Amino acid sequence: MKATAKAHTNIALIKYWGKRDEKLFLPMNNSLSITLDQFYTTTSVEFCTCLKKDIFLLNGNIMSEEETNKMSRFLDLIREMSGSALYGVVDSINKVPTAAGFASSASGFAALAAASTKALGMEISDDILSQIARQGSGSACRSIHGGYVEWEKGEQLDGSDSFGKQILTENEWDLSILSVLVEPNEKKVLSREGMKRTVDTSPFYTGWLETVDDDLKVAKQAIHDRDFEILGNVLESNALKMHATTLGANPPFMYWTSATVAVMQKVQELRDDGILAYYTIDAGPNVKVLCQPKDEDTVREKLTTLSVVKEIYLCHPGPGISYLPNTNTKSCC
Ligand code: 2P0
Repeated sequence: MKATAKAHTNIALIKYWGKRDEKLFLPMNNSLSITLDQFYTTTSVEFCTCLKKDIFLLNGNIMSEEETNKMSRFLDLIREMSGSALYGVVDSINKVPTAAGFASSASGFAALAAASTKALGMEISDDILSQIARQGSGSACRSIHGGYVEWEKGEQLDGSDSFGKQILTENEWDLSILSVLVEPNEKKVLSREGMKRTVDTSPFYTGWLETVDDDLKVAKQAIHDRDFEILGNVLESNALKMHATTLGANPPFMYWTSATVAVMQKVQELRDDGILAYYTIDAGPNVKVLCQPKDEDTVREKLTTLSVVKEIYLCHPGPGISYLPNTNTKSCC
């Protein structure tokens, strides 16, 4: 009745931007990510007859009713699938610098899905586990696997063909991902709200949908060929297109600040000097810069010269879900 799982967060090279079904978290387009080695969530779940409701601890603190209810709704899914009515204690430790624009929801829901299904003794495939994680937060379905992962949007109304699939393991192609922190404050428009507003109101969203499949094809071929220049060009242009859709929304919004643009320009300068470095940006002002491992020291050094840069975190491709011994929590009764 108790299990512990560890899941790493991921960064999208081809973005998930827009849902076709908000309840089931079904996306409008396929996306592609790299799972990161340094940032992860470890979660223990114990179901027990002694509990009268779910309890949620994050980094040792009991979470608010609102946060607990969100987590409980996700556990309801698992209870429904398993036929169990038991409540659970969820004890999560986050090693994700959320201030650096890394969504802990990807690693958080992937670890929660893995630990809770295991605790209830459910024997499920990674495809099903990914479908379950997806219903906590879309990007979580990619964190089931390590390395390079494609989330296929699927066609079925019930989402049974919408899950993450590994296209390369973390050991098959090493790249450096530098997360450049320029703004530790919370974002004003959460990604969930931002993508919905864009789908509903932005005339540029059709342009996004028209080109994202081609971007994905180019990115997959580049990964297959280990061609970093082609991959870099397409991941950067895909991120720019995602952000362009927000400018056409009603009301319009923008995730970048002047510091974001300063980092983007510095990356362009690096390329002008012959160093292959490319950026991508999620639903916030911080920038992730990708380069080849041989260039990571130079890229870090150049970015550090910018006064707007507060911190740089370095990652490489990391592993998928793993299960750990239940050592970090006491039994609930
Ligand atoms: C991505 N983002 O592909 C895109 C790019 C942000 C920008 O996935 O509503 O937290 O929980 O499914 O997964 C962040 O969105 O959104 C995200 P929900 P999620 O990484």
